[in-house]
Amino acid sequence: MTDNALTKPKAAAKKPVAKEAPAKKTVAKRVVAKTAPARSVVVKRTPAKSEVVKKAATKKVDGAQLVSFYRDMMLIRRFEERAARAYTEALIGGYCHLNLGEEAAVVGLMSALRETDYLFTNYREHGYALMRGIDPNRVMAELYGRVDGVSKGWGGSMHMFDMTHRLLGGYGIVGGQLPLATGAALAIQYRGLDEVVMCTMGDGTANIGAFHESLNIAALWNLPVVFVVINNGLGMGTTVAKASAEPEIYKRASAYAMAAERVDGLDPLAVLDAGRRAVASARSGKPFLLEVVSERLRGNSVDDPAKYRSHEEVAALAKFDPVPNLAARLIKEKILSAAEVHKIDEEETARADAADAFAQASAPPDVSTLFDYNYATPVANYSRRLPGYSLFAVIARPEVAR
Ligand SMILES: Cc1ncc(C[n+]2csc(CCOP(=O)(O)OP(=O)(O)O)c2C)c(N)n1
Ligand SMILES: [Mg+2]
Repeated sequence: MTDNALTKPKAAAKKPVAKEAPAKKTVAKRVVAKTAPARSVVVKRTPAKSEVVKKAATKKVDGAQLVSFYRDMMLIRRFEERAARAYTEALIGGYCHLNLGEEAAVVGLMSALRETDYLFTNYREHGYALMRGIDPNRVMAELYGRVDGVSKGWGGSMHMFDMTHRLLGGYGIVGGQLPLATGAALAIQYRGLDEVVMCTMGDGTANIGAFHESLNIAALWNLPVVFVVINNGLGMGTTVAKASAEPEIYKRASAYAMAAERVDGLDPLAVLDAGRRAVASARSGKPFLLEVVSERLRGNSVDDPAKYRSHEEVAALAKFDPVPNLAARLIKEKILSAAEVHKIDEEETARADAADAFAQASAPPDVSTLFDYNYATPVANYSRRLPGYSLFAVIARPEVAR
């Protein structure tokens, strides 16, 4: 969907109104959850009435790019499986949301950014951190809450922050990243820089108030920001069809006169193409809403048995799994042999295993550093009390060590 198609309503042909005709009562009809079509992955992949899920252009396929995507997607896949295992073994605490099924979306989007661009994302962030170029060892160590982690062990799975790689956070609060990303885009504009902010979120996040506020102000002020909705069809346990009055989320951009597009998130090349268009638009001062139609192969987080999905539905997802699908494509198009595909799998499995070993060997952070990274600069009256400290004790506030 182009800028024009979304933002410029078709000129309605003026019909002469018969004055004598009695005014019809218009009763607003709501499609209620009961009658909403059950989510079907088949329908979602090939939307009946919509031609807007874009496939990659049929130009000559860039084999090297596809191989590189496969390697990256394999790293994310093996990393996430490792994380899931460590969580099940109670080695990782807290929450842990995986990118399983969204690998093609992650690699395509991250490849559309320059190193100098910024990323804000949500709690489902491991793949994004890896693709921003952060060492897998540091990402895994953060999941384990260890001192060598991206956030020095204090953030965990949902709260990675790395200024060097311009990852300005995973956020655990649904929609929490949107106003911050919008503010970062304002800072870039204010400073006259040629940088872009990408802000990714889930489909459920499009129903949060901050979504409206952020898109509105971004469009009003022409901020260099791309809002990306990864539409995996599910909020925590609710389908988009049941939760969203407009399930084709990219269409919401029209309320903000913003350019938008919907793309097949299982095709990394299509995502890259769309991501580039979106980023180029933002860089020229036109914010963009990109909806990436994807899949979530497992529960919302690793402790979610996903009982709201039938066995048949989960089994049907296998044919949409972007990782084996890309492997099959590489072999079919004779870009790689089966042995070469297998070798990449082995190499990336070894990297994930090495990251796991590294994380396990890393020490927990010292408790005295608990408050060191809360604020950029020391703040007056800011409590550094640890559990068990007296409320009335005078607490020395040592200079924040960095
Ligand atoms: C403000 C807020 N409400 C509720 C939650 C609990 N919660 C965690 S994940 C999630 C689902 C969000 O779905 P979506 O935006 O589609 O992202 P996805 O998890 O599918 O990637 C919810 C409701 C939260 N973290 N923050
Ligand atoms: Mg979702």
